[in-house]
Amino acid sequence: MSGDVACGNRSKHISRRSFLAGTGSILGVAALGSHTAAASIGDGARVPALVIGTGYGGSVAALRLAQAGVDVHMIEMGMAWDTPGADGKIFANTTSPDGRSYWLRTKTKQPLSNFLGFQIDRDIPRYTGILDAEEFGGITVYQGRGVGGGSLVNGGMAVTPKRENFAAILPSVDAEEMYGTYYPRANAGLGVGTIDPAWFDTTDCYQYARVGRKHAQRSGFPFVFVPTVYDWDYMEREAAGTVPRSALAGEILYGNNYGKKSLRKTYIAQLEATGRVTISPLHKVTSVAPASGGGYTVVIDQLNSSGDTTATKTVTADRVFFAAGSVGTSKLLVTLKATGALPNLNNEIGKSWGDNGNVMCGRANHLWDPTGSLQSAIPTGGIDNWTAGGAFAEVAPLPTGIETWASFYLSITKNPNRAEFSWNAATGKVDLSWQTAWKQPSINAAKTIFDKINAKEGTIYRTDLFGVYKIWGDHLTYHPLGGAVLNKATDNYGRLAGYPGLYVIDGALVPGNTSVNPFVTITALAERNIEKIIATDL
Ligand code: FAE
Repeated sequence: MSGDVACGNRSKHISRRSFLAGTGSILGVAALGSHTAAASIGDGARVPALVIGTGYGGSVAALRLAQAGVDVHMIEMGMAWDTPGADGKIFANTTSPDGRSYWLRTKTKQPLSNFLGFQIDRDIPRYTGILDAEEFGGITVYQGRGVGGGSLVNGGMAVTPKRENFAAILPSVDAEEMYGTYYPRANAGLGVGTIDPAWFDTTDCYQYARVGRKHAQRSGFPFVFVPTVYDWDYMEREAAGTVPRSALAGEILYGNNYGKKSLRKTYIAQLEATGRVTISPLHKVTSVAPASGGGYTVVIDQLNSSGDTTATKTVTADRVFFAAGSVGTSKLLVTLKATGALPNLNNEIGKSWGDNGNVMCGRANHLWDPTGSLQSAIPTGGIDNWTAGGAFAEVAPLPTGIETWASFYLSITKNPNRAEFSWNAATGKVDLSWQTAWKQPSINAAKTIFDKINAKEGTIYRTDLFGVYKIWGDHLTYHPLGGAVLNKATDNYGRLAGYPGLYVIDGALVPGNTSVNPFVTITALAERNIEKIIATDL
């Protein structure tokens, strides 16, 4: 299979045929195309370094360890996403979701649930799809599933926070080092670039953002260009009609088939090239505990594309890096502490979780202010009112293919509320204490921008996007952060208290807010921490 993501030959492989035969979901596979990869860690294997998750933190850790000569095995619960489905595309389009679109759901759960009075969610086949809308009591947390983690589904906005805000984001980290070394390293590794302002000013596909800029500036707010990981040359060719469309075909939430530089094209391509990293997709870590002979015993469920466990494997790792994302890492650590596998983890585990202050809203524009039927799915501008009002608002697309006369925004706000993950022995699951009402500070912050713009423009909020007569999308986050915070649950480099050889290296380290979109900060922090760990622990 072309998509064999095994790059070393150190673990046992199984053939694709036998793997699929064991999935028990041949019908679903035939309909959707196969995205399973043949790489599969062997039961009883011993590995020097095991990385749980293949998002930003995990990819940085695996690449740098491999470059330092360490053999690494990455375990990823989602699929490989390297093989086209029956429609010839790896990823489904935003406007026509199918089984590929959601992680084990029978109905879509779109962030915008309604449009002009209609519910837009639809039935889909249950499948190990790419976007997980994970529901806790007071919030739905959206996350990417598959090799590449959140980079598969995110908007690609690659923002380095303003230096003046850094001390509030990661108080125990030297800003000098971050801005001098690790942010530049992360930006280079991720392939971050900025739109050509002249093209922005003329292309149809950013009319919506120009309307957003005009309204922001007329109300006295600074509009800033936001760097992204999209290939801007490719997007210009999409607009010119010389290459297949991707951002201009509305591809974003369920994967992007061409122009976005997901981790697959950057860090993961590099770590594959080392020949020292093996990735096992559709494998989910369920336990980590000290092994009697040293190192750690890791228990892993192999999944089929229906989400059933087809095999359970036990491997031993000298070192384990938790990179399962803020929610995934927190859930694992809270469970392992509570159930006695890692009882000496400290009491900071599960704490200081935040939603990066995410809140969404739409504004209804006048008929003379159309936002355009062609909208690039990659946002590239924002309204910065962080210092005065505690809000940074992305001017986001509504890539429906029709004129909507709507301006749509995802705001990142200074929300002080922090939630805690806890083990629920009755359900055998991990709960999160976030309450929907805790979004009120975010709404208030976003209103510092949009109440003013509405007053100036004589416009109103849209009330049809998140339900019936509901203005605020206050039910979700795209940016989960915290749960195993740096210098609290771990030391100042991500070493877990109480367990030498166990590390956290993802968004769980960041205490709840980054003032901007988070993945550049997660990547830069991982670069900083892994450099120290390689220098001192190996
Ligand atoms: P993440 O990328 O989530 O990777 C964790 C990986 O671990 C995933 O692949 C999981 O499937 C896997 N995993 C979890 N549990 C297990 C387990 N038990 N065993 C094996 N594997 C497991 O973590 N951020 C920006 O900066 N700019 C944006 O424009 C942006 N847009 C976004 C849009 C959407 C719709 C979403 C959902 C997120 C967006 N984000 C954005 C957030 C960003 O993607 C997120 O902060 C990072 O992906 C988090 O990186 P981590 O390495 O922490």
